[in-house]
Amino acid sequence: MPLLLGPLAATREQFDVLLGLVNAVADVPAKVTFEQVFDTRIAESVERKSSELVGRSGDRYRLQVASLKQLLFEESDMGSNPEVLQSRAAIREKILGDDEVAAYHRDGFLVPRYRLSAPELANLKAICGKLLDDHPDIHGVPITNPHMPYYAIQQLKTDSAPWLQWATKPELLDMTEQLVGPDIVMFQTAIFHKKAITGGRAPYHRDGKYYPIRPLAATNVWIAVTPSTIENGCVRCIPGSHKTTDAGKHHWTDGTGEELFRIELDQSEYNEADATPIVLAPGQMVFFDVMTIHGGTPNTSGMARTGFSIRYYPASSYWERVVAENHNETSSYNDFTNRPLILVRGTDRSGRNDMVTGHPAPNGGHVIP
Ligand SMILES: O=C(O)CCC(=O)C(=O)O
Repeated sequence: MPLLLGPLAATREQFDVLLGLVNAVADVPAKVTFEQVFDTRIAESVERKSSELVGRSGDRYRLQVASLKQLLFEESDMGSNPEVLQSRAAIREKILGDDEVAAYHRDGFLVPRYRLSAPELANLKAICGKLLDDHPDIHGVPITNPHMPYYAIQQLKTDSAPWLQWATKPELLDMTEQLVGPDIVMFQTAIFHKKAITGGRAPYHRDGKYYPIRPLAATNVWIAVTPSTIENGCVRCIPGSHKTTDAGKHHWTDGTGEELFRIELDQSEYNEADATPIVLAPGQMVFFDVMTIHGGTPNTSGMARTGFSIRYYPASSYWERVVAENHNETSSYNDFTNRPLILVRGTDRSGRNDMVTGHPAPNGGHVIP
């Protein structure tokens, strides 16, 4: 059995992916004991996934098994273990420069210098393309939570594994850590697709209007899968608009236009002319704050526009499921009450995040309290 942990701990990439997997693939509570690992389905799932990863990033980093054990499987607080803290600090490379972090906090959004490699982009393109091809019935709205197909209201026909690998990609988590801190909960993945010629506008809004995260804090990384241009309706962000605690008055659009979703910030709350178009080449990405006003024009070009977004919040905050009940009406493809949360890095600092609801139930379906 130590065989399981040995290879798993061999690289930084595996270490980070494992954190996500332990919380996501197992039909057991997020925190399991070390012994449980060996007699539940989690061992199989994790081992299967890890064998796909072994060797991918060489042997740059070897976390001590004892530290990994504590970090993943025991109840103790990782933050109190200096050995683990040192190990983690040693493996973190700072991807974002100080100038980039400062720009993010100043403007509420950032296009980092970092971008995906060609093979990574090819992988993302392939899985997004397949998802879109497999769901011709879903159009005009985001395809939400492909990493949790059993849960997603849209009944997606997909395998969660590749999406989870993206959502726990170490470089994305490293940058997220620089923006929101070391303890990170992942709460949503989505594909935002604007068809050529008919792709609808994205009404301007603040995500903070509807996410039941308390205290409210989160970041969204939106990765360009295709070119994202003025013509095909790139995301637009209003600089500095995140510097408020009031999400502003929103209303429902009448749904008669081609729109990516129906919630919209009242026009008295912003000036569209202030928005910066975020033009991205495939493989580039934009991070934006949960309070940043963003939206975009329709796609009038002959080229489709696709983005893959992943949302994270600092685990010093928590997901307020009671409030979430009042937020479900925001869309038909979102269920905020039972939204599965995945601790993808660090520890649940707030101690109030429910990482069980929405995850797979032992007898099928997903856990509903
Ligand atoms: O893809 C778009 O154009 C809009 C994206 C968006 O609204 C979001 O990621 O919250």
